[in-house]
Amino acid sequence: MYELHYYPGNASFAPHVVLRELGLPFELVRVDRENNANKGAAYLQLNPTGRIPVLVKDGAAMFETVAICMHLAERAPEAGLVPGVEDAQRAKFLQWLVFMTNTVQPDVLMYYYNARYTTDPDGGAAVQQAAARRLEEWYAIIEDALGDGPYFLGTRFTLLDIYLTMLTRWGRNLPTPPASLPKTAALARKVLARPAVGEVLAAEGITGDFLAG
Ligand SMILES: N[C@@H](CCC(=O)N[C@@H](CS)C(=O)NCC(=O)O)C(=O)O
Repeated sequence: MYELHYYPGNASFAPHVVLRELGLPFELVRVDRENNANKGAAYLQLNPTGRIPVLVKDGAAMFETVAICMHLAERAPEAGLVPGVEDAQRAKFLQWLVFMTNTVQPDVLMYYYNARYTTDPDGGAAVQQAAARRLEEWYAIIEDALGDGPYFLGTRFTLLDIYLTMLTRWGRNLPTPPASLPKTAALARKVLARPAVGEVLAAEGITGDFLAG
């Protein structure tokens, strides 16, 4: 039995979707972020970075969202969430997954946690504006890379689609939100229509409203 330490709409969304898509047995543990539980001693034992999510199995804890997702997905290769080493789409998959977690996600963090990225007490707004500019560039690059769909790699649903949907939601407050980009929006709509993803939204108490308008 897996235990996923989550907070609604946080990076835990991706492994939560993976767990439900794969039908793996798990329980959700809501992190009390309102009271900074993720900075408390018990949580730091699981994840010294104090960030969400953490996956626990048989007393062993694992952090870093993409690592958790890959680890889970490779338990059930037949589901195809991660193209195998011999798969012709593996290189493309890895490139875009790492781009999303390594380039886009840090700028999302900079956008939301802007005050952490400057020693200037008045500098947060400028950090946020610069992050927003970069993010719009990154989302446009992803939009250009999407083909006819419905998914990132065509007709097959993979971890890329889960991750991009999460990033699309996170970009909802940008001047040009990624949901305003047609292919990105169509992909997210398709992902949100999946039964497992509907269960995730319901369990976390979040909605697909970021696609409205
Ligand atoms: N690189 C980490 C980043 C995770 C992360 O930043 N999670 C956010 C929520 S989406 C968090 O824990 N924020 C609380 C904090 O940084 O204090 C991952 O991908 O798991």
